[in-house]
Amino acid sequence: MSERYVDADPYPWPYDGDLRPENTALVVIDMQADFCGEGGYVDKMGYDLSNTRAPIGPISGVLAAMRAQGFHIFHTREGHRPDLSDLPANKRWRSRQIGAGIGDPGPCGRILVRGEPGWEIIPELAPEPGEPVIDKPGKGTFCATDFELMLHTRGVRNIVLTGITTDVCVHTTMREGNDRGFECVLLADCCGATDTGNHEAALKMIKMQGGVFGAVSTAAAFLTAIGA
Ligand code: C5J
Repeated sequence: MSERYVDADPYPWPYDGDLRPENTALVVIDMQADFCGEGGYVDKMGYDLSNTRAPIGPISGVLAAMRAQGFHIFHTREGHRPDLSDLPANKRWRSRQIGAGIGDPGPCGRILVRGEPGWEIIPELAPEPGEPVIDKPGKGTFCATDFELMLHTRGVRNIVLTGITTDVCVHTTMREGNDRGFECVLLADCCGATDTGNHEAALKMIKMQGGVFGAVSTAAAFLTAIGA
């Protein structure tokens, strides 16, 4: 095997240099109108959309390059069934406290409900035919989904994490994947949070203890490593 590493912090990633399209998946997390579009969930909560829209350009570049080289590509969407039977009462209650009740009507349809305009992935990052879309009711992509099974059936060992938000759904997915033995890297400029301090803190947490959840890199470093 010829070794290939991404320049990453706190270690060149992946740890053993086994980086190939066959064993590596890009995961684009929750790039939905509800998280980065006008009138969506994040907008209704009053957060600055420029933070969650910042990764759109960098993700587009990585997505195009990884598609061209035949890497595995996954997309995720956070959302609930229209009857809200998979929406925990406390999650709904808390969202209503901040004026963006999940399941309630808004400018982009019912907030975070499957099938509504706000729940759709933004057109700039639309999945291509054959790319699995994982619908998840929670923050982590492994919880209450068939994501882990799909990674195993495809022989994926390495996960490249992108999307929004860095400190919530991306971090939860990274932690879940790391605990299951997957080798994870998060591309910092391909992620965004509702708060820049939280984005930075989330990156710092990953780098503790020699890379407690994996490593942090950038779109440019990743593209260099794969020769794109
Ligand atoms: C949140 C997410 N923040 N995609 N979801 O509720 O990070």
